[in-house]
Amino acid sequence: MKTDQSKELFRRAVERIPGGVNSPVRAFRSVGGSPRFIARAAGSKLWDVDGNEYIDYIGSWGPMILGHADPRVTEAVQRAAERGTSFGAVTEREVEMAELICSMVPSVEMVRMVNSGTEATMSAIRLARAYTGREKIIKFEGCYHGHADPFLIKAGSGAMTHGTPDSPGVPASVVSATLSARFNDINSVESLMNNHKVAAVIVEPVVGNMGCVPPGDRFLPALRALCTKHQTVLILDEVMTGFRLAPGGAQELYDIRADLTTLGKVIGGGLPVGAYGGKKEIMEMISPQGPVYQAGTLSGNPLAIAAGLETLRILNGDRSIYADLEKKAAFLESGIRRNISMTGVACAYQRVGSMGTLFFSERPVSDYDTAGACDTVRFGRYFVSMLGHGIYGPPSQFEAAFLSAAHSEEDLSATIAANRTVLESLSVD
Ligand code: HOZ
Repeated sequence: MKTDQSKELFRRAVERIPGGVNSPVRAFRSVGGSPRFIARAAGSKLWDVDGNEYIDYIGSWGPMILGHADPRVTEAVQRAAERGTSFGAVTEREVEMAELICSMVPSVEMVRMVNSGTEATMSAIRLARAYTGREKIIKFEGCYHGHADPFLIKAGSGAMTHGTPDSPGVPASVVSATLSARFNDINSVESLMNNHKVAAVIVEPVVGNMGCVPPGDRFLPALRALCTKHQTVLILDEVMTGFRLAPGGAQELYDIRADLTTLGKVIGGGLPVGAYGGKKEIMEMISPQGPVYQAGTLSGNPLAIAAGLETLRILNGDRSIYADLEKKAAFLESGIRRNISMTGVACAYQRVGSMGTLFFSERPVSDYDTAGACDTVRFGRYFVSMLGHGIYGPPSQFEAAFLSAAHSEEDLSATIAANRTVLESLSVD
């Protein structure tokens, strides 16, 4: 596999961009090797600048649920671009987008569009604080809600990958306002709530940012009940799970209603978008209807909304996409599980719908501690070898992999075959 051009670009990149990347996990630091510079993508495939082809399981970390460069989405963006790329004024599509989101996610009665998941979560926290008149929030160890200050405390994703779960630069006053609970441990939440007045609990209903970690059976309903009891705002961060696990996201799958929901990625169809929405009486506090300030020139940007609206309309109009994704993901899972038992490598494969992770761990991963106990060195070897077989997965043990509607049976069979070869090689190490 040729990598000369990627290496040369990375050499130039590190001179002018911190770490050579605009988002840390892309640097491949925790897995070794140097990043592949992507030239183009279509369907389930990526091609790098050296001409190598990969089956992609990142899908831009979730949003490419229809596959890359879906012609219906790219045409919608092209048509929008011809009419102007940004107005800083209201458009009809934003109304259509808000109506569609509210119809697909029943707990969302009003929604505000922003530009990223980080903007959505930090704005939701401000709103919850204003609504309750309280300051403290609870987040879960290993969950990641973007890079705003209140969330960089035992954070998952790239922060966990690079050994900086508590980032320098976050003021002590902010740190003291964020309380950390253990995912899947309702007692840890209850004891915090009994001892503090808490404005909001924010959680990824299915964690994608310490690898794919599902909620235990009663965890989400118990969390809902505790928040109701303490009049605390429950924020479900569905930036990864929204419109992916079901048309109504994880809330639909687990039959739970959030007070506020944060969204991103999928609703931009791959363009930079986020949103937060929820109960009308809370959302009405946002400026200019209420006093809680939040704004943005590029919020509701015509290109991003065009891409997102087209994506959501396709997903809403053809719900067989979800059954098809489940079938493909189950096929991939059974192949990988077969390989694990044949090779005897200490791994645990975890999946919810079309997101999943192969953990290099002897026991299931259910929280930050069990995730942190994974053999990340072995994961790195696995990642690099899979890449050599043309399979592009997440370059971190603590990120989920994503399937799209564009993955074919051939893609999945090739992935299972590569997984078997690589696990066999690791079993003799
Ligand atoms: N940490 C991000 C996903 N959880 C990765 C963002 C990126 O590198 O694009």
